[in-house]
Amino acid sequence: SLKACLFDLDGVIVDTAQYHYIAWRETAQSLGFDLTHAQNELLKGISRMESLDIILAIGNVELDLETKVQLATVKNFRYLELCQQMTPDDVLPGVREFMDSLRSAGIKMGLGSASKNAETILKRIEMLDYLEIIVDGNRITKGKPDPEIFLMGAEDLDVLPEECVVFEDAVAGVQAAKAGGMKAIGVGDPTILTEADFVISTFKSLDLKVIQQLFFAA
Ligand code: G16
Ligand code: MG
Repeated sequence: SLKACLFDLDGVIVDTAQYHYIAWRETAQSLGFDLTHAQNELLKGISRMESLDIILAIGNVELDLETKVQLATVKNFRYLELCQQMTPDDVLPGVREFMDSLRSAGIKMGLGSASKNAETILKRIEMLDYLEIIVDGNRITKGKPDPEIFLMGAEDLDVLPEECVVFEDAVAGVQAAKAGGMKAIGVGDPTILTEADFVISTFKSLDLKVIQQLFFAA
């Protein structure tokens, strides 16, 4: 039966991708090239340093490690500055209501985010209390699509992978969930999230009963 839900942060609970994009675009522009919106899509769910490597490859720029660390630090500083404009109203539609329904049903909730800023952001949008456990970029050694992040979450919550449903907006995140033996619900475009077991466009009107029936019917 369904015992736990694991949530990605960026693109599932809140749209921080827009701020990542602004900050990374400034990084690219400081190096003399631009970063398009489509290119930014490639960075979803990918760690900070891996994202920088992808951006440098786009601009055909090679840098030493020290410079890369410096650029990533400046980017993160700018990203956090941009995030300060977020409020609890920025929680994506239906998320709070869905989490309330999980809470009432006694289903555990955890976070599985590649971000090292996950707690800071959850506090800003006042969502930290919903999540019993947090697995973030500070804890994992292997990024999505490796299942480590979600397997750690299941273990923290003391449930089996097959008792978990993962909510993800990134292809790499859906792959991580599936590789961990969990059900994956994609949040976004079904033509992109083809490996997900089910895709929703928003949490608005998502009924827990539908998930139970889809994946856990006796
Ligand atoms: C998020 C974003 C990625 C970002 C990563 C690391 O992952 O989707 O674009 O690069 O976190 O973020 P930070 O620089 O804050 O450590 P997720 O897994 O929450 O979608
Ligand atoms: Mg995401």
